[in-house]
Amino acid sequence: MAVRFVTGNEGKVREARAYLEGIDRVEQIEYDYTEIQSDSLEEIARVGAREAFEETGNDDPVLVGDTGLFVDALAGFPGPYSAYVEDTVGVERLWRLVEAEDDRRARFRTVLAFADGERTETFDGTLAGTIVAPRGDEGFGYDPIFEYNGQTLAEMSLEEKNAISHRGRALAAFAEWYADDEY
Ligand code: ITT
Ligand code: NA
Repeated sequence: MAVRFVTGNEGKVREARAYLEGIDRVEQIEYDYTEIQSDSLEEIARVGAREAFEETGNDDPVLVGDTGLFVDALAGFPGPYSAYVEDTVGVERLWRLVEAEDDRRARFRTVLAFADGERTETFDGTLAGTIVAPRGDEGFGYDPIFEYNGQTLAEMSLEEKNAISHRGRALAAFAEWYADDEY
């Protein structure tokens, strides 16, 4: 058995391996599941995980992750549309939008959906921080404008970020459940 992590990002797979060490193997699969339009990361991840499991014709369970950046002063924007907004508006212009606000609080949220053909379970993790002018060269996506504890995520080493990140927290919750299960 192995958990098949559906992602284009090898870094996420390495991170998942660290959490599932001694529990199960983690393989990367690239499968372009349908991203339904929804306000709910859970729904998006759940539907994606079921589809990935059914369409890939393999009995090993799958894990699909969906992440969003939710800015308080923008009513949660870009939220579930974070990937689209990164590609269109861009990270620098999102900062410009938030710069005009007094309240710059935001949170990252990751939902992981696990599907094995019988059941679908979701796990989530959040990280609260503040939107700031871009700093740092590490990480990816919105990391340069997201500050936590005085540092942007792009100023942290990968190990530092993984230890506190939204995805790390979701992976820890998943690993705890998966280790307990009959797998
Ligand atoms: P997958 O192939 O893993 O699905 P993705 O980029 O399409 O990758 P995500 O749901 O992980 O899907 O990400 C949605 C958006 O949030 C996208 O713009 C990412 O760059 C951004 N993002 C995700 N995780 C992030 C993190 O840890 N730090 C900064 N930005 C992140
Ligand atoms: Na995703």
